[in-house]
Amino acid sequence: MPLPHAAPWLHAVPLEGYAHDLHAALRQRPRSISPKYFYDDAGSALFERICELPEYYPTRTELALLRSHAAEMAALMGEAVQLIEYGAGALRKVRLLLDALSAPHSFVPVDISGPHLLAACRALQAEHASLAIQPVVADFTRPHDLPARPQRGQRVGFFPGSSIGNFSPDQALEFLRMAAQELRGGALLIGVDLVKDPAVLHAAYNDAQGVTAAFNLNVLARAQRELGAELDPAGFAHSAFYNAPLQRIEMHLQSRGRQQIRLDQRVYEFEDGETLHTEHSHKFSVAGFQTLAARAGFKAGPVWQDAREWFALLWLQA
Ligand code: AVI
Repeated sequence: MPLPHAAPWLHAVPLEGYAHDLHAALRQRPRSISPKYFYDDAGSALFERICELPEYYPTRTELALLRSHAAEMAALMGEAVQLIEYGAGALRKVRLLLDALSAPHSFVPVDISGPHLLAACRALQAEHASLAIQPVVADFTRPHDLPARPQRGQRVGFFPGSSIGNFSPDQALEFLRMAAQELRGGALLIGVDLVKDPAVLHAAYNDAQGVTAAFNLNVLARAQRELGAELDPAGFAHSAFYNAPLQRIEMHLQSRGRQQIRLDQRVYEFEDGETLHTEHSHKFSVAGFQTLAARAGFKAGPVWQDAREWFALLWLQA
């Protein structure tokens, strides 16, 4: 089915060069690369599998919260809402909100992966024939254009999955400031993973089937596939641990022994045990996150959390 409202908002945004960023990552100490490089087709498929793992509680906990409270959330959004989803992906979670909304103005999913976004929008349009879907292909952490605000309803942002936890604290604040400005007069509905027993966190990022390990190692497999890097992915081990003082899971790829990665004409040496840091996944308290959001200009609103207090959805007034 065509997307009748889409055309003016489709911008092709080039991804920053993986080769450039990988060289920069391998040159510096400690070595670190952006988690955005997890998500090629293989990595995105592995992430979908992570979301189904028994140990990975965030997705199912957030889905359950959305199922139970979508009507309250929809009531806060009101009539003629323009719903913006940041980092839209498969659009599974937002369906629960869209099903609960009575007469939305439009749905604006923003995602960097054009082909995937458009495929997901087509499937959504088939289910919601009268919904105005206006996809924006863009990196939502950078300045981007959005369709005009609705005349009557408010603009509400949706950022589920605790993806904000993958930002550094500075990046999180910068994103929230941008969102507060973009959503002024409306609100942000955001999912955040909460601080909890480290054993639960450890299991979620060290699953028994090794899917998270494969997801992490895909960064290297991808460098082989796409960049022709000469390296041995089996020479690296998945390492994920909870850093309690910094309230975050850290993921690294740890060298098993001394080895080299060759990329273009350059050779990078790894000592035994040396790591390439691939991801932070920050965990929050509700009050801590509200304080961060207040620094960005949001006012705290309703909070929905599960009985174990493992995950929260926060309504923040912009
Ligand atoms: C996408 N993001 C919120 C996930 C997380 O839990 O930080 C990515 C992930 N990394 C390992 N497992 C899942």
